[in-house]
Amino acid sequence: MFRPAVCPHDCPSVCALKVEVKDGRIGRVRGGDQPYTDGVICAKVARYAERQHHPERLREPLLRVGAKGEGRFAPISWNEALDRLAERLRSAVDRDGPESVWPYHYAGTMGLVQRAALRRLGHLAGWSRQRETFCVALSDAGWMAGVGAKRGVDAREMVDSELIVVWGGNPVHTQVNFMHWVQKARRDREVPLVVVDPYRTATAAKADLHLALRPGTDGALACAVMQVLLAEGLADRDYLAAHSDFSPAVEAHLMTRTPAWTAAITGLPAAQIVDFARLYGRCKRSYLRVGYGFTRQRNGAAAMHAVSCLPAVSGAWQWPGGGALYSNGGLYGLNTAFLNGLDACQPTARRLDMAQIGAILAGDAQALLGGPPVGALLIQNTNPAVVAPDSLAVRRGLLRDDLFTCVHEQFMTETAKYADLVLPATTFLEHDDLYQASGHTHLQLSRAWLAPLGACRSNHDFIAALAGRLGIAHPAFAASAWQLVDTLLQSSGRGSAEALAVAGWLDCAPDFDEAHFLNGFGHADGRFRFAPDWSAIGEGHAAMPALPDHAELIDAPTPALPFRLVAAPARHFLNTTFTETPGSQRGEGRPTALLARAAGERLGLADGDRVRLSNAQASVLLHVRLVDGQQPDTVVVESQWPNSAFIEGIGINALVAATPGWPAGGAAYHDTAIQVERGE
Ligand SMILES: Nc1nc2c(c(=O)[nH]1)N[C@H]1C(S)=C(S)[C@@H](COP(=O)(O)OP(=O)(O)OC[C@H]3O[C@@H](n4cnc5c(=O)[nH]c(N)nc54)[C@H](O)[C@@H]3O)O[C@H]1N2
Ligand SMILES: Nc1nc2c(c(=O)[nH]1)N[C@H]1C(S)=C(S)[C@@H](COP(=O)(O)OP(=O)(O)OC[C@H]3O[C@@H](n4cnc5c(=O)[nH]c(N)nc54)[C@H](O)[C@@H]3O)O[C@H]1N2
Ligand SMILES: [Mo]
Repeated sequence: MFRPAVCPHDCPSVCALKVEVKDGRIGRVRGGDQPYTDGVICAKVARYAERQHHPERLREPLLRVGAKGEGRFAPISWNEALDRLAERLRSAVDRDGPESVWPYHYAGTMGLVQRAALRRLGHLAGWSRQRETFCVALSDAGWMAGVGAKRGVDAREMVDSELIVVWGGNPVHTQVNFMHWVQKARRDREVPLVVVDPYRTATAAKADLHLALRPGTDGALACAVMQVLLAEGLADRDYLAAHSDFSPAVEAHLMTRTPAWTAAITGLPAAQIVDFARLYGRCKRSYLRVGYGFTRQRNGAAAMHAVSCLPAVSGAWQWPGGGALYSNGGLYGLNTAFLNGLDACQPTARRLDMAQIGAILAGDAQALLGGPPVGALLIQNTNPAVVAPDSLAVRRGLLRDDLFTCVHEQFMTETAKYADLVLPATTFLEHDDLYQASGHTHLQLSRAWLAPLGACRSNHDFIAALAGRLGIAHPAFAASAWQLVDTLLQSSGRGSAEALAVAGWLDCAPDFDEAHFLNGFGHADGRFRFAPDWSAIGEGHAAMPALPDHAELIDAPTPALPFRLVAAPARHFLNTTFTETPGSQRGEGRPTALLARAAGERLGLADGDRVRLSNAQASVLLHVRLVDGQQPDTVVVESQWPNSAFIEGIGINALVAATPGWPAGGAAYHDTAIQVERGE
């Protein structure tokens, strides 16, 4: 029998699923018929039975018996595990105060209830808080600067578009449903597709025009497009006057950002830039899908702001199928205060930058700490030993003898291997939760159709039990996940859990005028901002360009480090999730550096040779493939492979520096100058 469910993983698509459930196991997994998912899901989730019933799933609490990081553990009971955990947390607090505990968490599950439990406990206990800098810190900053609200035009409107532009994202890998709607538009009406990406991704390979710019130069490209629109009468000046702060000063500035100026920065031919600008200007119903990938640069917020100016200059926002989508994360208006324990306390604890976990744990960063050293880490929903920048520093930090680390996981990840205590977690098929989506407009809930495997506990159940051990009370800890879903919906005016279970989903899409910002953008004056107030966005505002521009904040190439590395997401993995499933491992093969053919031949390299990528921070050995369709100084490694999958056990994020982006922090995964040499 097929049961309705929701994919819980960290992805804009948040697909509705139909999961075959029989005798305590799952079989086939298909796309649900919620209108955005429309029956389509990615291959890795269609094979979810491989992950759900994987022989290596964790099933019982494990206590370290070997040396740190050695991976030797012995099973213990939950009672003993909770006692030990509570005791170690208490002793860290007794020694250095509550801020010495770091509840380190991210979005391994996107479920609102299961994500909130640890955050709630941390707030109530006065533990350190976290700056969430892995994913959207840079893109949010740049989008909010101009648009002022985190929502955009429904992707289903693309069936009315005259042109689709995918800028700095690779939806064939990272959100297949979006491509499903692109393909509908193209099949029915041959709508042209433009992709802006440093390499020929699977998405770029489908495009009519691929602009293969140098990484970190999107601000320059966006400015030249605007220059052409303004110079050639393709800007919508009535729209600009009514809906933005556009001024003669903005125009004068943009007129200096010519295609020739941009060509030198981006490496693209000026003629190609002009062709794209004319196409964009002539097609009023242009749909701009703004990715996250291009903002993972130290100048990523500036680049995002410049790109977000395009539909304002062309006036595309006014038309059906026109405008842009970055994220609908701000659409749902759910009242999460109760869930996060903010109804009971106003936390003031320090915020630690999760992307700088290496330096923070290693303790050589008093400025980053601003308080006591971290004595205890409680990690849930994330795998920082692989995904965080400067992964060798993360490893050094996790190896610290006086650090106590507990990891609650579904699998023995590389992070879990460094833990003192490893606790087994349920999957989304074994617990209840509510999901919102950044890539579409639906609220959905998913139920526990299977009993927990072995002794697995959900995030909510584990944290509620821990709160009990620590003597910390809150009504949410006494409720079930299902009751919390219901409370959340009811207190947000979004119906009830029962009603949502019957309906299947709730489409929260606003009406046309609202979605297209015709009632005003998110700022007090309702206008889109070409001249943002960066000081309202981040403490690093002084580094930001006053007007849309290319900001020279990136790790620019030097004679010693002449290449730039893009560590992009792989198709068959989702971050590090699915790196454990055989189907995904087969799909990916092995870690591979994609090098421009000309550059590879100059170095005497052929496909399958070993290549060494290095900078001052680290050196990584892997195999090479020579490719077309990227600049000669661009290197791409699709990841995120476990570190152990690389020839020397050192993964790609060893090369990525943890230096944050501007103006409000954010990890710059694709902003790394490197050297490339033949590997031995
Ligand atoms: N080189 C490079 N590095 C990157 C990126 C990149 O593009 N390139 N992208 C960055 C981005 S955008 C992000 S968001 C991060 C993400 O990095 P992570 O947060 O590490 O990624 P995930 O794989 O989504 O989730 C981590 C873990 O959550 C676990 N998990 C899933 N569900 C549950 C649950 O219900 N309970 C518990 N306890 N655990 C669960 C999974 O088993 C998985 O091991 O990586 C960043 N790192
Ligand atoms: N299969 C799969 N799906 C995923 C993930 C995954 O790891 N694998 N991760 C999930 C997560 S956590 C997130 S946040 C989303 C991300 O989803 P997207 O918005 O699509 O963003 P990314 O996939 O990070 O973008 C990757 C693309 O950005 C390009 N890029 C890098 N630097 C630049 C640049 O300077 N300029 C331009 N124009 N492009 C650049 C890369 O070459 C790559 O093709 O996807 C989610 N879905
Ligand atoms: Mo992400």
